[in-house]
Amino acid sequence: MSDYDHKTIEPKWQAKWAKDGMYRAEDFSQKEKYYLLVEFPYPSGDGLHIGHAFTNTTGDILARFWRMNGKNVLYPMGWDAFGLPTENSAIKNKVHPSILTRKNTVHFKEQNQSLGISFDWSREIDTTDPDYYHWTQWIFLQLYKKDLAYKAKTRVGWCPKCKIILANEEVVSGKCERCGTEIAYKEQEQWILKITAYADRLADELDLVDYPDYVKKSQRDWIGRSEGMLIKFGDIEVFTTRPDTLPGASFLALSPDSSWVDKVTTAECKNEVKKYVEAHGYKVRDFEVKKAKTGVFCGSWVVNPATGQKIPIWVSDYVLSGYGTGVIMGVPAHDERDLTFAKEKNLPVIDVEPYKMTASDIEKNGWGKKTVSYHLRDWIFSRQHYWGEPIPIIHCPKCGMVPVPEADLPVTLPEVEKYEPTDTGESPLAKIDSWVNVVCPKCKGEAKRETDTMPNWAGSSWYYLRYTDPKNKKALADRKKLDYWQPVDVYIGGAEHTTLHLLYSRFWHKVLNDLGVVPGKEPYQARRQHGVILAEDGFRMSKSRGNTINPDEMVEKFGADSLRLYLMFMGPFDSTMAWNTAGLEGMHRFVKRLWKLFNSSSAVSHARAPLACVNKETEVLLHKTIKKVTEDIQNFRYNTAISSLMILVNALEAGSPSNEILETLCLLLAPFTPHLAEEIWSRDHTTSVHTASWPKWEEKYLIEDTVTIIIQVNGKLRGELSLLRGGRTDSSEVTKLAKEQVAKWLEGKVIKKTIYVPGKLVNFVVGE
Ligand code: ANZ
Ligand code: ZN
Repeated sequence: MSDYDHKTIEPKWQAKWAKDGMYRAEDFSQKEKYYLLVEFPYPSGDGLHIGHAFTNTTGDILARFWRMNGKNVLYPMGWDAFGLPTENSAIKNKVHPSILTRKNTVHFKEQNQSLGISFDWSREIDTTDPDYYHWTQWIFLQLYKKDLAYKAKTRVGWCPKCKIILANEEVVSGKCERCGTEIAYKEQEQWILKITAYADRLADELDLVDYPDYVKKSQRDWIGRSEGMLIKFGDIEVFTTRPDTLPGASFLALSPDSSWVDKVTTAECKNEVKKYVEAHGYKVRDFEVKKAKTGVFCGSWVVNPATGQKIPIWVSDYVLSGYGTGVIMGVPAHDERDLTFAKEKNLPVIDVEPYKMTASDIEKNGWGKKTVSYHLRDWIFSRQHYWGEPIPIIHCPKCGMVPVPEADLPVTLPEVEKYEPTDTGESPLAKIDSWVNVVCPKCKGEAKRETDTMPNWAGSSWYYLRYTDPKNKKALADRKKLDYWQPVDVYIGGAEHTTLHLLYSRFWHKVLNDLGVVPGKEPYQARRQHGVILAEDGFRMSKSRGNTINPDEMVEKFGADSLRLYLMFMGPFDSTMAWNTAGLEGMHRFVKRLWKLFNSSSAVSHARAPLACVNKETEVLLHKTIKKVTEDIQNFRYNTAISSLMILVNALEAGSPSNEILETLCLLLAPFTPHLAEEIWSRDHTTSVHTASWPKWEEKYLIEDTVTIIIQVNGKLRGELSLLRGGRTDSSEVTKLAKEQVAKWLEGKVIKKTIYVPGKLVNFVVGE
């Protein structure tokens, strides 16, 4: 017998599965639908990352499991292909980004196939395909028509290296999320999506879905709904969540960007304030929370309405420009940052009895009114880059902004010579006159196209809808198909998308639902977040550290089944795990043992075990394993499912398992090692193991509380019976079962007497 030869067996089945369209999901099937989604990757030139292999395998096990359990599974894959790395590589290599994208996606697809991932490739999508971004643009137009997309001058984060405007979320502690360069700021007209209009629903409707608690909490914190009051100090309003502390307010502080700064600064203080604002103003964004250390006095005062005391107005960079009103009342006795500031600037600390003054007292006196504030900001939606979806708007000198008529979609990207972003921050599209100059759809006069493109969050905000009907030319998807498949039953992805992609796509879904285009308030019924695989050295894998693991090499050397088992065995699904090639080698040996077990056993005849208890034990273990693996898969406990399979395999190796037991083992292995299982199964079956029924356990084997009854023939031990305690122990039942167990010792004999000691022993006294 030869070893498991993954190099021939695995590609053989992969080709057969592809040819048979084995994993195609069927629209409107009578079977119960199960829509399983894993985040689609950005197809970079580096190929599939080991992390993708991990995630796609977790989904694949679930997909195969549910198919075997009779569900109509949709497990699709596609490409989130707009974005900077491809654009940068296009610039460097002087190749069109669409050609690079195609090359990369073909490679990614092959890699997924070589891992035996059962994606339904007939539904493959690519966000850069004009047939796809047609509908991304269409959704933008719906947002525009509902006043959820607007253009406004804002101060934006700007990466001098990537030459790209950054959304708040793309700035990580003052640095560009992509390249780590310290960001600068500039004023620019931007397209903005009014996600704040959905803030309440995005927070409240989390109650409708099954997400990990920490995901719900992060989203709610990110939205940051805060109930408080707007309180007036003269004309200046502040936002506070502690109106009860109003009597203790001993100063006001303005954000350096506040429009109040110029109005309240006196002539004497003008120079000082100007200097301070210049040094600090442009740096104050929601991105960073500053220590309450620096600030300047404006020279003027306001009256605290509750006390009648005059309090000074300061400017400080610990007050954010984008939150509340950009002005705070400083209550050093009750707020730590105010206290730091007061100490620094020698401002009075006035102690007050908390909660003595109420919101209604304040309202009654006309000092302020209740309000709700959100930390969530509107979503800056334009980029000045080539490789993105053109925003389908036309600027007409007469009519103003005119949406591109839906019949004229998609607005495709023009062929250009240069994709380089410009130093002025204008999109490279602005330089292409033949594309920019158009006729106004309204007045037919000369007009110009919008040259901004969408951020790469756009295409991923609705892709789960397109999989239900990927080739539809008339709509983003047929409503009946959406009704059949939606919502996604489980969405598997990474923690880095908790507050960005996940929130954005929930927002778009709600808008589309309000428009009657899609069913359901929520796109994803459940969310599960996978862990992270670190390199062997315990650091994050990165090209610069040279510690990355190439899945292709691992498949080549050890085979897909070994790699899949190893990935799933590394640790709990959502944990941080370190790669260990020795561990993979160990798993490879386990796969070889599986192969040997299946091969050697079919050669031996299945003689009855001498003592019935051996069979009974194996059977109990088998049923325990079925139960454990079944429950573990559904709960994303792949590692413990594999451990229990290993325990079963150890036991089977020690005995001589029946064909029936080996078949059950083969079925249990099918989601984990789909190639090996298929090869073994194909020897006795004409249909695929992946269309067979998942084994069921029988509860009767799992009740541990059994009584062992010794069976003797003429006083000699000939067998054992395991009976349930409190079960059938009347003498006629027991002696009947006992007779079957020791049948061969009774053959041709006459039972002269049967002695039964209840719960202990049966002795057959026999003669010729
Ligand atoms: C007085 C006060 C007294 C406050 C006290 C807190 C405690 P959340 O919960 O995050 O909504 N604040 C308001 N606008 C701000 C801005 N633009 N930049 C920085 N801080 C700002 O926080 C609301 C509280 O944050 C508000 O309530 C205000 O300080 C501060 F014992 O007002 B409080
Ligand atoms: Zn016009």
